[in-house]
Parts: sequence; structure tokens; C-alpha cells
Amino acid sequence: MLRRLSIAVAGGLLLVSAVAGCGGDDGAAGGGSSGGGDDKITLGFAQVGAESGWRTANTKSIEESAATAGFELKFVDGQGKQENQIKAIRNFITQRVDVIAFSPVVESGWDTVLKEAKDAGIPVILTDRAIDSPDTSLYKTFIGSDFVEEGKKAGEWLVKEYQGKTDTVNIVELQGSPGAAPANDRKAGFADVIKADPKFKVVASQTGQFTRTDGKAVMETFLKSQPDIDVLYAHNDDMGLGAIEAIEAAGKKPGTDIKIITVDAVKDGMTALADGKINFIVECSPLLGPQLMDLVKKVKAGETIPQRVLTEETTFTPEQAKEALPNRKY
Ligand code: GZL
Repeated sequence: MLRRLSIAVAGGLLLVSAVAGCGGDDGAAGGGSSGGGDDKITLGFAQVGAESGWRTANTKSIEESAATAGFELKFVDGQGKQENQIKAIRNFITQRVDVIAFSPVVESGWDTVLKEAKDAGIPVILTDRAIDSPDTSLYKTFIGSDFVEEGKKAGEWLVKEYQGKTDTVNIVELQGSPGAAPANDRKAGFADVIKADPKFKVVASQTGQFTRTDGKAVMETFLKSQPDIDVLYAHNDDMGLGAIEAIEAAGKKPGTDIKIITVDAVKDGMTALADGKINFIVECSPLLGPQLMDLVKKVKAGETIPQRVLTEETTFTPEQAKEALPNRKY
């Protein structure tokens, strides 16, 4: 345990704080008010679950960044259930962690527990997914992607792909988990763009729970119920990859007979893109760990932080995927 005494003079007032870190770059801010041992910052994190490759990469980023920052991380896997996340947040409050962060599995139903954290004087940071509460005093900031924009990017690619064509384009959609911000917003952004041209018709839209298994099963029902599918829009790579299995089992060529657009850009998705089985991927970065730890430090030190921290991301075609794959971190 590296222990440094930092002395700062601000406005004539001498501030002395013990800074302790375990091998981190600048160690954690001092003054932890919880069981983190010495002055280590204790972060309570309630994760959605382990539903997709994106989530695995996100969890890895958070765990590695917390270790690098020298924080004590109390990590709970919500297993896809809001009640588990709420229970974890209540436990973090009882344990008097310094900061609570979580990725809300759904947008609604958080006000009560976040009010409890606020009343306990424990700051909360939203990561990855937003909540629909109008009371923004319940959390310090939301760090994550603009999912509406991601849906729009998917729609814009499709509009360009079918520029000048007049035949009807039959689209099936694999939605993310019900009530989740990325599912609601990716659907809304995509619909907002394609509504401009009546040839685009979403003939079936159903949740695939962001998982490969469900994506495959729902695509099997689409293939049985829809005589003519031109395009699949899947809210994440994992459902798209499951759908590819169903499409191939039905004797069709994914990426050719049925064009596929997905979101995330995890390695397996990028590999299918490079192989021409997916046609376009909108990136959604899971590597939120370093920025999150920086925000935790600032919040613990009482610094003002922006209410919204937007993550930077791009899009990929098959050619771009071939170039990016060798250096892909996840
Ligand atoms: C997006 C994230 C979504 C991913 C899915 O930020 O919440 O959840 O797109 C993941 O792969 O399951």
C-alpha cells in the first residue's frame, strides 16, 4: 500500500489529506468513509448482468480500471434483474461506500433507491445506460453513448444502401431487452430515419434480450412467418450473430440474401462483418472504465463534473473491420 501525504495550501487554508493508492497512477483521493481500509476509495458497482460480449468487455474495463486507480471495488452482477441491482445499491449504502455507480438494466423505477443514496450522502454515477427520472439531482453524471444517434446511424446506412431503389424493403428487427434505454432509443432513432421513405417496412420487431440464443430463436420465427425478408436490424452484435446461425440453417446467405445491421462492434461481430455476413456495424464502446474512475475521483474530491459525459464512437463497413480487427481491444 503506497501512502503519500499531500499538503496543499488553498486561500491561506492548509489542507492536508492522506493519499493512499495501490500501485495506481496518482492513487485514490483520500478520505474514504467506508470499509476500504486506510484512505482507499471504495466504489460500489451494480452491473446489468453478463448477457453479451459487450457486457463482458464492459465489466473487464471497470474491474481493471478500478484496480489501476487503487480503488476497492465492490462489484455485483445484477443477472438482468432490476430488483438485484436495487438490492445491491441498498447494500452499498449500508456498507457506506464512497461512491455508487451502476448501469440501469431498465430506464424506470430508480427514484426511491437513488433518493435513499442521496439522503445517505453517497454520490451516484450512471454508466452505460440512462434512467428516465426527471430528477437529475439523484445522480452526479451519466457516462455513456447516445443510443438514439446509434439507431439513426443504422437507419442512415440503410437509406444510402437502397438509394434510388423503389421496391419495398422488408425489415425485421431484433430489439434489446424490454425497457432498456439502448433498446428503446436504438429502435426510435432507426425508425425516425427510415420513416422518410415508405418503401422501408418493419414487418416484424421483437426482443432478442441482447443475447445470441434469443436472437437465433426469434430469427427462426421471423424466417418462418415472413415470406420475404430483405434486412435484419439487430440492436446488438450478439443477437445478430445468433440470427446468422438461423439464416444459414434456413439455407440463406447472411449479408447477401438478408442484409444485416448491428450495434456494438465487439470482436465476434467485427469478424462476421469482415467475412461479409454482417453489412454494417455501429460502434458502442464498452471501455468506460478509465473515464468512470476519473469521475469517481473527482466526485469523491467534491469537484464539479459535467452532468453528461458522452462516449466517442464510430461505424464500420467490412473493409474498415478488416483494418481495425488486428488492434481491436474487445
Ligand atoms: C449499450 C449496452 C448494451 C449493448 C449490449 O451501452 O447497454 O447492452 O449494446 C449489452 O450488447 O447487452
